[in-house]
Amino acid sequence: MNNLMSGKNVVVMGVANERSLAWGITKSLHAAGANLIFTYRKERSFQKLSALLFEAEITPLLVVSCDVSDDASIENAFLEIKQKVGKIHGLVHSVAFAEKDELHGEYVDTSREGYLLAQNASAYSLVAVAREAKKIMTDGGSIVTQSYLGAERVVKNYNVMGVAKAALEASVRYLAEDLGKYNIRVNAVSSGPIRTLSAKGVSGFNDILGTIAEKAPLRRNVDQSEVGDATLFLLSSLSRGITGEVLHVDAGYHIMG
Ligand code: N5H
Repeated sequence: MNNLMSGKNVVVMGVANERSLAWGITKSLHAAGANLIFTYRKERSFQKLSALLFEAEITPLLVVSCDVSDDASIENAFLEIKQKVGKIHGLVHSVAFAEKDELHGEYVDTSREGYLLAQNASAYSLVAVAREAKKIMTDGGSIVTQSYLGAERVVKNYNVMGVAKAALEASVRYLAEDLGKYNIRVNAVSSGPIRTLSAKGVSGFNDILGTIAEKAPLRRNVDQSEVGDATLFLLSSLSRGITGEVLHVDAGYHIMG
């Protein structure tokens, strides 16, 4: 327990189950005394989230529905947050989506529809959400999104998501410039592979984890608690001089040739 976030209102988007990066982030934020607001898209996620919050004895300020690929849904969600909570100090964007069919084989075969869907849900969503969050971050604030090495390098099968994460990381930089004048910082965490719902059904995921354990400087994989603590750092005043950054939480794997 620390008091890094006491009195701070933070919106967390993207808890689907106990393995979600957003759940690791929630635990770190809760331990730091943050007041938490959650958004969900699927009814199933709402039920999971409610059960997790109950078990962890976390009382949220608010839980609202938000489909990040729908502007009206985002506007409604942030209007409700404004009305019920007032201002916010932090936002966690931990959502992404691509069609399963686009996540294997060759990138050259990506369909126009699949490309646009991945960009819409995984990259443009940060821009749309930042625009609404800015309106209620009246004391300044911090926005943190989640990325992956496939944004910078070709990682087998990541394909359309790699290109979406590249757009996401570039958006972090452009948003950091736009929002900096309001003392709002925008950063990303690029975590190593972690077994989440998104990783479900990925063939060869064990091999990917094995490669990291063998080659990363720390000779191991990372977990949700490490992503949670790094995200907490970026949301807290400890990182007040940092914006437009992509912080790798990957046991050092990205430095290896
Ligand atoms: C190189 C890899 C493995 C291959 C690529 C995995 C890409 C995962 C990201 C996307 C977001 C996963 C996704 O959209 C899955 C959906 O098609 C199907 N799943 C769902 O609909 C579930 C139910 C919902 C909850 O999921 C979502 N996203 O809404 C990358 C891995 C080594 C690392 C990794 C897994 C990265 C990442 O971006 O998550």
